Amino acid sequence: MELQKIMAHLEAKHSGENEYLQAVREVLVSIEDVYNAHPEFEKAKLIERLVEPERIIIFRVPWVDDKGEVQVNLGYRVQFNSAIGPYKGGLRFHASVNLSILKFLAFEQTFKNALTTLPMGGGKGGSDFSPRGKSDAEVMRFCQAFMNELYRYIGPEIDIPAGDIGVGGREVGYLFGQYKKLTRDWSGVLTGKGLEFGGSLIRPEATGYGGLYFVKEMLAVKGLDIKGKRVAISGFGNVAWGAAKKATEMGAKVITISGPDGYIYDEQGVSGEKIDYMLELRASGNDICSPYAERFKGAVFVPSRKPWEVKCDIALPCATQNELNGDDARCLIDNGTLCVGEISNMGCTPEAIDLFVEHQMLYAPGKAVNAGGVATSGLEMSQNATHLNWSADEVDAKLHAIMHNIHEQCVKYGTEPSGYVNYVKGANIAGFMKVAKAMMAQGVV
Ligand code: 2IT
Repeated sequence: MELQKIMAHLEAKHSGENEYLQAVREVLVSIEDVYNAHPEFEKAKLIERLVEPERIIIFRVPWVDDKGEVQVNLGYRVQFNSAIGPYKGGLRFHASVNLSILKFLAFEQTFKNALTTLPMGGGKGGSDFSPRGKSDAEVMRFCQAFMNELYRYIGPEIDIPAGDIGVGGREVGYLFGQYKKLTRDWSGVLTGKGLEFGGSLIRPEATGYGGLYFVKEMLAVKGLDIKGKRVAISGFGNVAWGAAKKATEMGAKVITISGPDGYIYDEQGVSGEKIDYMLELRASGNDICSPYAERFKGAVFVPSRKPWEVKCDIALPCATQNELNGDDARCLIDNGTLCVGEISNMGCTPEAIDLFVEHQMLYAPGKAVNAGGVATSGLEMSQNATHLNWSADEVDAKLHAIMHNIHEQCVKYGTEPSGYVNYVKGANIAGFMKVAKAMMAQGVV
């Protein structure tokens, strides 16, 4: 593989799509040696095919706000790779959404889904619609307008969307209702549904829970225990909530959460009713975390800063891409942080990752450590397909087993001669090999 040539070509063809190019480069650097050991991949132009989505759908989403004014947003679905199963991945509703971000997410999703061991291809979609400050009725009308176009391209054996930033249980409910209305088809076409209509127990918690199961295994490799450790979390949405719940349950102390407005430092620990309060904060629709400090005495709100400056043993980015940069990484390293679990997608910049690896820190990339969310979506699909509901314990046990397996795959492909486990390399190679073999077997399609 001529890495520089491939990247130069992609940069010229997709100039300005920085997140997408960043995600592709990270994977290609990791798999270069393995790829070169398989000349048949080169002959089949596997990389050239793998880095381009199979299909991108872009559409207009017109809707009417509460004042009676017409609003127009853009809707997208990136159907990246269907070699190992139907496209699977979330929808993101956020003002920052653009094609580069959704292409990076769908590309990452392809390898993440391969790691789960379940038969799911990679996809992602969303809109530049901002749910911030919108009424419930506006969110419903927007979701219906979005589905009025998307329904043509999805289906339980074609493409199964779910939630991501800005898309939670409420939005999935509205999207599902409109899909059903348009198609008269009651099937598991979205995951993350309500428990009353085909949703799975543990799905809301799954991304955070899975992340902590993985972190626990990483620590165990070094003979460390999570009990009593100080954990810095960013974000306060669904992922941060699940991570805080499980970290606390495991005996760790969560000392930060954050929002676009700054971070909360709570030396007494974000636990008990404070974790429930995160749901209330999210439901307010304001996308700020500062009210936490008014509600809970002893907690401090630090405006316009990130939680990585607080001394912690474990750092868990749970917010969004590139939220932890080189300076933040240096701060964590100086403070003696042991482990970074990137539960957000591509939460760390390439500079931060290089620093972690250089310092031989325990660092796990999103596609491994956050795969519990989509894995449990896969379990929801299984339940829907068999018209059954599994108990919380059953789902949790399966989630646990899947995270254990992903950790093992990372160790298998990522252990360096020094004994250091490079989880980035391990996750990328393991995910890539599965997708590559499936693509090779299916010919040039
Ligand atoms: O990034 C992710 O893996 C998700 N947002 C979850 C996707 C899913 O299909 O459950």
